[in-house]
Amino acid sequence: MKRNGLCSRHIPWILLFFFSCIHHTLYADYPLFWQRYTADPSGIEYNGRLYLFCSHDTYDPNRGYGYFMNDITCISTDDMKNWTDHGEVFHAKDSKWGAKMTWAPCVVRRHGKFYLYYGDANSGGIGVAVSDQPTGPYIDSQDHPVVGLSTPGVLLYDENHQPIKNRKGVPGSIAGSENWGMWCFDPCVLIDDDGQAYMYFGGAHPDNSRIIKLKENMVETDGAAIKPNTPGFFEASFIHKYNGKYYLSYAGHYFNKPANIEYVVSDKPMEGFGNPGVVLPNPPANDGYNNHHSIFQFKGEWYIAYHNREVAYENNEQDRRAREYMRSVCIDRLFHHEDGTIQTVEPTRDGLKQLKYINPYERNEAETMAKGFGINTAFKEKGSYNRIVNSIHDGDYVKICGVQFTHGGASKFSATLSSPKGNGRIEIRLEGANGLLIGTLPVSSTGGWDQWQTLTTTIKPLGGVFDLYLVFRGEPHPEELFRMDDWTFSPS
Ligand code: FUB
Repeated sequence: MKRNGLCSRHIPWILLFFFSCIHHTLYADYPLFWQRYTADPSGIEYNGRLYLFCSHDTYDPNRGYGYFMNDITCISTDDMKNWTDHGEVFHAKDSKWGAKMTWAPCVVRRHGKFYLYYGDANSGGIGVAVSDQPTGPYIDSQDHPVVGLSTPGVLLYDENHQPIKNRKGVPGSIAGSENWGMWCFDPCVLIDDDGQAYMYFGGAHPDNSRIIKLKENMVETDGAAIKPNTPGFFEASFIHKYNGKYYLSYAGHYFNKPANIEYVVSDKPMEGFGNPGVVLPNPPANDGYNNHHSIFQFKGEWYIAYHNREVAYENNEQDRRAREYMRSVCIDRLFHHEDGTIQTVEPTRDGLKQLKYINPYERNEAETMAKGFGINTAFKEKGSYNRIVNSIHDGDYVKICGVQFTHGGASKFSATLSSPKGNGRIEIRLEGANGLLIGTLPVSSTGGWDQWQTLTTTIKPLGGVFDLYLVFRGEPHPEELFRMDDWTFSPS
């Protein structure tokens, strides 16, 4: 147990902690992002942080539930527990060639730039958007997708040089295959040690997995796509290299639900794949629906990010289609055996260690949290990249995991807030949303949403490492109470 540093004068509170710890165990802190529904996470380590780029599942009021994804959400962490919400870093409207959806991203870094590949199988294929920063904004300024159905090798052709059609007449994989044809989407890009880049993609049928080389400029293909040996392939191609071997993983055997994440391995990036195995079974709280993953290193350890339907469950979504289409991202450790096989991942709810504690005595961004219940985040103002927590209502809260109160604890809590009416307060609690109350900050009017003030209150000092809950209170009506930019404590 990570708690430490409890002083003897706090013994009367230990019982309270005992009960709130039980609460904590029952409501463990996975999945890792609650603000919005997210899926298909693609991980990349950069400058000491892990960035996850995710599809953003939305409900379309005109069309209902479906994979309506108009932008890509980015979150990042440096401790594996508390995640910073960077918001939507790429929008379909910023695709010059006219992508309407942004599905299942993959981000790689080259020549000091970040390349975000995304799919829109209905509008043309796989595009690439570029940014100087991991957190965007990303722009796709090409007037065509990087890979589409007309890219050599994507569709299979018969002896008369006509694209082979499936039984519905859609050019796709083999005649008589499923009804969908080739899904030219779900890109994953690897830059090999010799500098050659490869893209792995495709979907809808075992014959539809593809690999194609990319030129050094990362926006053009080089040669024709080829079809690797990927038994049971359905979608969600991913490639990682470990000890000189190439592991091509994908969502497989979808038609015999529940789909697993499976893999094949080779000594070469484009051929020779064999020795199939299972990376990740269909996870809990997923109802056997689709899954999509990425495998990456962070601070020298291997991880797998994937999705399930846990947040839809926690939000008590009743509609079966909401639970199918409203997904939420998860993360777990991944281990390679000495013989080169992958140890099948056991999905956990709270299986990762926090890599470093939060320092409460420095400025902490409000949008960095282990859990955001009821709230959302937004840019502070137009043209700014500083994000704030908004959409705060009575009973909402943010949880910050593993806050280390040294020097016997803190004496004051401060937060930078804006509120036109001043009709709320922040309860500062430890170890649970109903856990020990150590102080309350009344939120007075700051004069408007664009008027920010740092407000301070005194709190009961308590040394040790705790999960901090900032619980928002106010009149229980639908009006937004206040917004929060950052918070800090002062040592006693
Ligand atoms: O997110 C939309 C689609 O669902 C992805 O492209 C697939 O891999 C599946 O996760």
